Amino acid sequence: MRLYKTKSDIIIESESEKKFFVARHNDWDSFVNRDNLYEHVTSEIPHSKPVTEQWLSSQTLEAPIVSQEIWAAGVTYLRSRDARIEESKDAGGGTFYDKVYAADRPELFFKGTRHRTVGPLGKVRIRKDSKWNVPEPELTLFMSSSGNIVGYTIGNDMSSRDIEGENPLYLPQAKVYDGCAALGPCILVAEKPIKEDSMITLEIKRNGKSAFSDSISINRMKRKHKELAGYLFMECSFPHGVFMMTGTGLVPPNDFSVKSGDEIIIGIENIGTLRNFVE
Ligand code: DO4
Ligand code: MG
Repeated sequence: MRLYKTKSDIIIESESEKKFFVARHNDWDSFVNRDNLYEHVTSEIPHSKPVTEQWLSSQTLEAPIVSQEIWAAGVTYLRSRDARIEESKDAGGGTFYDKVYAADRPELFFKGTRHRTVGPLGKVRIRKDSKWNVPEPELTLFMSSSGNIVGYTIGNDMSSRDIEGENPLYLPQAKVYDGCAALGPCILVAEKPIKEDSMITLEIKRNGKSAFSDSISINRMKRKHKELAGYLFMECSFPHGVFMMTGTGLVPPNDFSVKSGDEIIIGIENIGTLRNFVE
């Protein structure tokens, strides 16, 4: 099942029936923050108004977030470790990124709130003091306030590689700024954990032509989803639930930076496609 958010409604997609419904309740925070989200959504369908797929495609979808925080895990794929070691070699990156990849404790950082996040077709931003920027296409977990993984979405962890590469203490500035994240197009609410071999794809288009594309399976990630959730919830509470981007395994070559006007297309099997533009 998938949940979409518009300004006024919550839309339920039942994959098994290939049908769409407008939920009778539209308070996002209370609707999604529950351990039995799958059962709850299933039980809401008979009380929801059927709509067509065509109607849904005429609606403006918002990022599926209201009061939740977004956190992110880093250096969870070898490709990210290697790219970071390379970009930060003058700042001693050879040791600290290698160590965090191997350590028991993962790298977790605060990424943002709804205010800094755009939804489908929204414009992500490049900092004006940065020259080297990339999108990071990441499987994003949605966890209820008790720490259970109850859904999945697509996240883009926009990153300023020159700023994080200059000094690791600049990471919050490289990662958190207005328009630094995109989420969507929906929350996949699954009865079972997402398939381990689900593929993530990234395409960046410039002037309508493909400028970069690549893909990776989520089972190439070193850490387990529950392990990341366990560290996040160890000393933090999230009264409305929380999103966690699980890290990138797709990094364009070092001579590539996104530019204003580029289109970023991220797909994850069973969740859908998140399309954004660079402001
Ligand atoms: O350590 C820097 C950030 C890592 C990150 O965002 C990632 O691996 O996805
Ligand atoms: Mg990332």
